[in-house]
Amino acid sequence: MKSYSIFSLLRNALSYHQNWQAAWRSPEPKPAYDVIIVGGGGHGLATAYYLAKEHGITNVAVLEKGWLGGGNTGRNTTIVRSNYLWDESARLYEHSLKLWEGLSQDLNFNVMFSQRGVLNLAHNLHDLRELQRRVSAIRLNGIDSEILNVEQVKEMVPILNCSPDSRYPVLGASLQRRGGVARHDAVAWGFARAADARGIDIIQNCEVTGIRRDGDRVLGVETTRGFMAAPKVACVTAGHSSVLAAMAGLRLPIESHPLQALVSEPIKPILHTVVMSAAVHVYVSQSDKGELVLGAGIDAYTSYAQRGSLSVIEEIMASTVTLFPIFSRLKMMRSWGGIVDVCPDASPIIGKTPIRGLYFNCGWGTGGFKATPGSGHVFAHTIARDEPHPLNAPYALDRFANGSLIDEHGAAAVAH
Ligand code: FAD
Ligand code: PYC
Repeated sequence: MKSYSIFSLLRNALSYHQNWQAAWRSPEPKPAYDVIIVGGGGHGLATAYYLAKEHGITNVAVLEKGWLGGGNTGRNTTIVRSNYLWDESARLYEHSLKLWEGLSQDLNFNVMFSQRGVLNLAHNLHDLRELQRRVSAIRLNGIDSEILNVEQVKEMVPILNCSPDSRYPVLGASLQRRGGVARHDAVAWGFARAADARGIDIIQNCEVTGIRRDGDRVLGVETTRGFMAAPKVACVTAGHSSVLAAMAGLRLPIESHPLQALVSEPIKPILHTVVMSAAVHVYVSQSDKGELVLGAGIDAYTSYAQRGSLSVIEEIMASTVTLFPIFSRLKMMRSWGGIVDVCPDASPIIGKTPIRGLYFNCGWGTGGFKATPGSGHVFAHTIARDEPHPLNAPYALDRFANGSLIDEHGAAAVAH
């Protein structure tokens, strides 16, 4: 990584940052590519990077209607973990977590992955038994996970209200020590820079408005910058996946909902791990700048607006203050929403479609940030070989027809 001295930082500041080298090119679109990836979020960029790195396919364009990471990738609360219940999920998310563990080195870009641990709180006997069952299943898959009693939780998070008289008494928690957080926009930038260096064209402000097909074969995409031909088109458009599918005449089993998050004013380091509560629908961590990063459950209605309703924010705040009374006078600085694409079984769709050359990677709902490198890695394999990687074979679209659902509704502290 290029190192900047204090003098070069000063020089750049005084020259209004005009001499900074762009981290990736802004090429003119070519009339044809081998692969077109629609969506410049983390998953789309990771797919492009692994297509080039693992499969030597570099005549690839990533088309993004806005700016890189402007979708859910730059809007999430950055929690990374692999503590999933079912074997299929455990394998996929653990594959991703292993890639996270070497990602900064691989991309030569600091994605600030911090394995500070993720706690999931139990507030009643049922929660505790459910967490115990999950921890056993997770460990059977060789993934680190443990149960803490209330004293151990208190020791780890002294500011948590563990009083038995609390509205949400804490009976214990599960802990994944290898879980944590990463800097979300750095993930998009790191993949973009590394993909660009391998020859991928990243084209921002380029909206896909149509998918051209000849019978059951894809021909390319119509865009706001003209038609681009490609024998393979891969849609990685999160909250807009149903819109893209409709362009090709397909219907996906997906609902798009708003999901909100917010950050507080910065305070001194006080919370050294990630705390999630499924019962309360709150998850909290502290950023390296000192802000608390908080998130909620989804808004119940469907929408393509990147904002949610005030009542959900009020609920998060009320629950947060109940769990952490010490935060009651903290000011919130910003709130925002993203559009999450939710499948009926709360698991993603990664694979081929009935249209030859058309692939979809979507349905990550409230939990796809953690999957970014793993998802890109297996999706690149699927596109390059036109057959699924063993890890994403169970996530095919036809599971909704044959009933092989992977029910992960309980996987996150996020109602969906
Ligand atoms: P995106 O980053 O949304 O990228 C899709 C891109 O497609 C967008 O940039 C969009 O502009 C582009 N696009 C759409 N339509 C078109 C078109 N027609 N033409 C061209 N481009 C198009 N996950 C976790 O694992 N941990 C968390 O803590 C977590 N917290 C979350 C909190 C919030 C508030 C939200 C909203 C989500 C959270 N998630 C979390 C989920 C996670 O953010 C997503 O699953 C993940 O980022 C999806 O990445 P992506 O690259 O598929 O989508
Ligand atoms: O999947 O870990 C998760 C998550 C946390 C917040 C939103 N999603």
